[in-house]
Amino acid sequence: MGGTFNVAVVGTGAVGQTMLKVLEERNFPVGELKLLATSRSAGKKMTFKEKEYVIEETTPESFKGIDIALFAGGQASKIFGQAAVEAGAVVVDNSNNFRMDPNVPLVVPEVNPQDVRWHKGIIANPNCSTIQMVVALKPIYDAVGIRRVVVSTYQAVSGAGQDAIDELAEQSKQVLAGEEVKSNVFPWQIAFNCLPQIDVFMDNDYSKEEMKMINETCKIMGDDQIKVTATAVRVPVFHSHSEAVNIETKEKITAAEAREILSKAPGIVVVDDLEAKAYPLAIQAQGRDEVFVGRIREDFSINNGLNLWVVADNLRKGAATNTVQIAELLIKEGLLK
Ligand code: 3JN
Repeated sequence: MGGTFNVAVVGTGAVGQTMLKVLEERNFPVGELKLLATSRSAGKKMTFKEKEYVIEETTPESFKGIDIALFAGGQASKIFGQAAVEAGAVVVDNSNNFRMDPNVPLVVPEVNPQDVRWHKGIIANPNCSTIQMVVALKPIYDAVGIRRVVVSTYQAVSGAGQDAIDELAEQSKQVLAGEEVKSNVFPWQIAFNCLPQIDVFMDNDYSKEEMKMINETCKIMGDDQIKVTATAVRVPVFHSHSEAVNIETKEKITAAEAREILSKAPGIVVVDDLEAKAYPLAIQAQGRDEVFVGRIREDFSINNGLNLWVVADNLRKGAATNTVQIAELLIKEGLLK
């Protein structure tokens, strides 16, 4: 026991800030801490455990002496990830840059913890919408197998960063004041609206967010036979993504059996009491690290069908918490330093 690890957090936006909060809350054994970002944020200060840290501009030399580098997202890992690995750090990366690289494990600790063992320097953190879905799918998969998943998402604006949070707040005021609504972050007004576009569109007419969910789910579950289709929608919610998940299982499972299995699964809280009008809510998941599952019911339009409503805080379990859990797993497995 004992021992600390020198940590670099790369990126100081919504995800980077949440990472610091989660490292502090979970009492991660941080030795030295470096906060790295682009020149735009360099010089600003952030607090960790009541101590102020000055954000430094990331360079290839930034990673000397660092044991673990947590990349919050964006392009930074593409530019500096390899330099961090060469400097001896293990990289846990929140971006899309390495997720589908066959040499990079894509890990959700409740689902495929064993995959951290074959890392070659970089471990990828999945997309937020994928993470919460696979946490809910895994216990069902282990019990009865999964043939097909049809998911529709209701994604909070915080997934698009602090500017998006500000835009929803501003637009809400503009609409209620009868003023002209201005959109900068989103292609259309998000206040009092739903946008069936997250990220760019691909050649197959799916959005990139939808394709991330489809491809990442098979990789994490270690089964490329699972058929997945997705519709990703941005909704005017500040925090927490919600998902309507329809599953076709290989063998029959009743709603009661699914409820029992899910309520015993790691990282899941079942909230499913119709009489009490109890089901997972975005505003209740905010600030929490668990994945909330409810509205568990059979899909009686097919033989082996199940419907779930799955909610989690996208900045926490969808990003920062999952990253810190991977770091904790590396320590537990003796894979750091
Ligand atoms: O919009 C959301 O709710 C999720 C956004 C994810 C995201 C945003 C910008 C870049 C990602 C991601 O994690 O997939 C990336 C990225 O590809 O790194």
